Amino acid sequence: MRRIVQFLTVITVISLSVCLLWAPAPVLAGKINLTYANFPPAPTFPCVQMERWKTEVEKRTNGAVSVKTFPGGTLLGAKDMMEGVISGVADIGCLSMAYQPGRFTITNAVSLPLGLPNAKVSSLVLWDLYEKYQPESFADVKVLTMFTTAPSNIMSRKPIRTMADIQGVSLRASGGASEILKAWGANQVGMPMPETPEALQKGVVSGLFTSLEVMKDFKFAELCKYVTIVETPVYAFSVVMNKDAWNKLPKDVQKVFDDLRVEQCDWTGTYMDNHVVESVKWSRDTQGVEVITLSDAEKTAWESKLAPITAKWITDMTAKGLPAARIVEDIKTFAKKY
Ligand code: DTR
Repeated sequence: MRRIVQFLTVITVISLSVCLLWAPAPVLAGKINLTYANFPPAPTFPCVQMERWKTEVEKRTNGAVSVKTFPGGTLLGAKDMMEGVISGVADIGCLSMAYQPGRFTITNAVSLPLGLPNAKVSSLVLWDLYEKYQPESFADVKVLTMFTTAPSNIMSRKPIRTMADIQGVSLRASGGASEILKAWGANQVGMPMPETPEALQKGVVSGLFTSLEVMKDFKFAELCKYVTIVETPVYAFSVVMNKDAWNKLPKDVQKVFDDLRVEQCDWTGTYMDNHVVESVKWSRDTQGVEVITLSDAEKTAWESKLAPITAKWITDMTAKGLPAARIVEDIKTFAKKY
């Protein structure tokens, strides 16, 4: 009899300990498996932020949520991302809003040449903009976070030191950045980032216009031996979740996701800014890349081509019924906050 009592006591103590150990876990429901699609290759920054988010979610839900990531377009490609998430091909997807400029008009306004200084500030500004305007384009999904690249610069096979040098040069860009290239006289070629390495190899384009971390992550520095510093604009991204999948999540898991929204903007912006510095150093030190700074006179000439872009955007979008001037003012005001 004593033996049985002892045995039962031990079992009770073990059970209680297990319960106590699990007590802080926010999720007591069964295992939740989520898929997360991304379009560029695994080492690039949209996928690095995806892995960080996965790690944090799995940690903060004590493993109750498991996220299976699909980098490199293995589940959804760049242009199918939004539809794929809405229809449930993936539970979560990361999309570059520049690839569908007409669809994400308000959030893509951060890609106007407004002098946003770095990825951290512009990611937080983008989030503020989303929160304030709650654009209709996201009505069918749950938004998990947003972020931007660092400001764009020109990467090219031939040096571009003056406005004359860029005339007619085929450079790849998307969204708002395309308008800027056109204003400077380049031959703008649009395509998603994953198609760019082949286009550069084959000579379809002789350079590109985006943030400089790609010099290292896509090894563009092996082909593009020149970088011209212009520091505008940023490209906007969002991470969206299927509405049904979101609604099915327990409240405590939803809270974990919500708590990560702004934190993830900040983390990704900071990672991006640091990674650009690292990439430029690598490009210079190991690939012999020359970083060109425009002369003051050139800078003035290049900048003078940009102001009409924002003015035209305001006119066009006002005509479409958007509070366009207000949006531009908000971007500038939000930026001052950070
Ligand atoms: N929308 C992007 C911006 C971009 C910058 N770096 C990367 C890396 C991987 C994918 C996209 C991007 C562009 O197409 O330029």
